[in-house]
Amino acid sequence: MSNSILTDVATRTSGEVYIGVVGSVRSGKSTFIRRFMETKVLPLVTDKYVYDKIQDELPQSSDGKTIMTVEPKFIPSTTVKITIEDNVNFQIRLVDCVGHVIPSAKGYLNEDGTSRLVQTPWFSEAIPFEDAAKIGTDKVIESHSNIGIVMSSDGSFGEFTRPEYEKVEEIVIEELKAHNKPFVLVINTTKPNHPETLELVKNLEDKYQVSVVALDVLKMTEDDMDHLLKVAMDEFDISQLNLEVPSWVNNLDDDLDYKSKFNDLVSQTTGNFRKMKDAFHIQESLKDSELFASVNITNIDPATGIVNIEIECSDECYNEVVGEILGEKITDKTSFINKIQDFRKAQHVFELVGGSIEKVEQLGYDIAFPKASDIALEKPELLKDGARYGIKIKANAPMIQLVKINVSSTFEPIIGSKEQAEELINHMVENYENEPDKLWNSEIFGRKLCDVINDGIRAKVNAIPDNVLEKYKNSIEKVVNHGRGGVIAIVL
Ligand SMILES: Nc1nc2c(ncn2[C@@H]2O[C@H](COP(=O)(O)OP(=O)(O)OP(=O)(O)O)[C@@H](O)[C@H]2O)c(=O)[nH]1
Ligand SMILES: [Mg+2]
Repeated sequence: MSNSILTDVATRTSGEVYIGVVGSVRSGKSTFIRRFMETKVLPLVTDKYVYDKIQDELPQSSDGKTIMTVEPKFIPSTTVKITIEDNVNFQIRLVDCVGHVIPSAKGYLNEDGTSRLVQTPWFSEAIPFEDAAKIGTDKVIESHSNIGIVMSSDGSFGEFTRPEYEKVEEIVIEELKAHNKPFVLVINTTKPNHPETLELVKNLEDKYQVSVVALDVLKMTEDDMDHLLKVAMDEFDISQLNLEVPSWVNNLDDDLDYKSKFNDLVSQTTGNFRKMKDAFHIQESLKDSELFASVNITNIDPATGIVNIEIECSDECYNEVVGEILGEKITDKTSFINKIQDFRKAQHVFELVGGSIEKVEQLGYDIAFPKASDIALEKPELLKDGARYGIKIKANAPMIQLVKINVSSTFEPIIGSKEQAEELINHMVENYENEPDKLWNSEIFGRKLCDVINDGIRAKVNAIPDNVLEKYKNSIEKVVNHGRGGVIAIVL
């Protein structure tokens, strides 16, 4: 007997395999639990006393229209520790719930037509049968199980029709969906492999968007149970989705087009699909994108909920991303080398002042500190201080000062008549308010306004004589080396 699926279930549920069996009355819930315990659990129980106790506690099932299980039952009543291969230890318990009522069933009403009162572990007084079904289902799914089995039937055995089971099934599925716990709908049938049944299963999967398994519960084999557990495991949420992408993708800045498309696709896909059974949907959704060359699932581990997906990207994608980073499409090796060399020069400047740029933007001023390699050490000298001697070690460091200044430029063309000037100014003001870019790129006397203004600014800056800049530099040097905060008047 293979216990690998049970091992997975035990690992995923942290050693507490609690299965709540809910659904309509007379659908085969007790039969399911009895068979499951006899086939899957009891053979693992080595203690004779415990074995006999569990056997005594197995639920009863009965034929006919009369409801058999009238109060919820935990089987076994006390948790039982089971050890299977690889020293996997777990506790297992199934809960047999009071079924939701099919109106034509018998046993939920007293002779006078009032609701039969039943005992539950949750209230000291007995409560009406229908309440016990509803409250019991909620309590069992919420607090006493980590896997739910909803039992229903196609009406192929017993006294009730498929429409009668279906009405109840709709209510129970709705209730379970509200709990956000993994569950599977089991259609109990005498003909699980009949095309009609397979068709019903497919329709129900579409209708409820949950996993549906057709089983002949009375005759179900260990393989059937393993399959059911496997389907249930697929209903668990993915605990960790590892997308193994090339490391260059991981290192891309989020504002790059490729990375932002990548991030959007991943969050959209993982938002839509979050269960283990969705792993292949995730793969398909990622495969459909042009961002990747191949998308392969390398591992799905039901025991831990970890899914690994390996993604490869094409060289074309890589080249496009490199082009986006460099600011132009790279078509050949020469242009790539030229661009990279430009960047090397820019890198040098960035190393000198890059760290200061942000502060200059904010405060208008900063000093870029030199690299250690740029600090020049002078030859150590002997120092005489009265009768005593010391040494002097001097170093010079080139410091770059960055100052942000506002340079204004004015353009004052003469247009002609008052009307002509007014017409132009109205047009420009409208652009200024609504489409500043349009104004900036508009032409006056055959030249773009932005060029005219830029030329004005450049002319002002170029007009500063070199000797003034030299004096400015010398003055700042004095302030830094000797000034210690003292005020220095600069006379130009
Ligand atoms: N032929 C056939 N009969 C089944 C199957 N499953 C259950 N039955 C019969 O259906 C009847 C009801 O089964 P139970 O297990 O008592 O159903 P239940 O859901 O526990 O019913 P309540 O406790 O009354 O709500 C019993 O006679 C079972 O033998 C099945 O797969 N095939
Ligand atoms: Mg029962």
